[in-house]
Amino acid sequence: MLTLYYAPGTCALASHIALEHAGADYAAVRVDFSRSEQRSEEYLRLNPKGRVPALVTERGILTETPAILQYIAQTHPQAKLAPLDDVFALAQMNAFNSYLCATVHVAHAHRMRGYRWADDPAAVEAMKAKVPQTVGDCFALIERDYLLGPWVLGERYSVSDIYLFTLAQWLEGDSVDVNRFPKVAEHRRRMAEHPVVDRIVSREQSAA
Ligand SMILES: N[C@@H](CCC(=O)N[C@@H](CS)C(=O)NCC(=O)O)C(=O)O
Repeated sequence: MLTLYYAPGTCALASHIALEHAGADYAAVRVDFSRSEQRSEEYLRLNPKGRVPALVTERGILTETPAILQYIAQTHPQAKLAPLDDVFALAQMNAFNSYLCATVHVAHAHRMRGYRWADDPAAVEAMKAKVPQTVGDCFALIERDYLLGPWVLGERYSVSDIYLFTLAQWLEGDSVDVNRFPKVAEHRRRMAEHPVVDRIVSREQSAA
């Protein structure tokens, strides 16, 4: 039995959807950000990074969305959530997921978490003001070069689709018009219609 620690509206949605999609035996435990539970002693013992997601497995605790997504895909091969039989395609999946994790997510974090990088309020404001451009540039690149269609990797659906859908949820909040990116917009709409995605999004919203 796996346990996912998540908070609604965060990148943990990707791991949550992937677990459900994989038909995994799991429990989802909400970490209440409004009470700063992610920084509580109890949670920091579990995940010293003070972030979600964290996935408790029988062998230990995993953090970092790309690692969790690959773990779910590899431990549930019947769900076909990664091109496990194709070394190059699997590396491409990881390259895409790494870009979302290390570049797109970090660009987005400059809107609400600028205090991680600067103390000067003017610098924090300047970082915030830049978010529509930096996040917009990331999605322009994805639209042009990386969302091959109909899925991220082309014909094969994978956890990259779940992860892209998750970060695309944040576009409006980052003041980026999704309609600038027709492929991303259509991908997001198609993903949202999937019963598994709809179920987990609704479940997280009602838990919020
Ligand atoms: N690189 C990590 C990032 C995790 C992360 O930053 N999660 C955010 C939510 S999207 C969080 O827990 N923030 C809480 C905080 O900063 O206090 C991943 O991709 O899993």
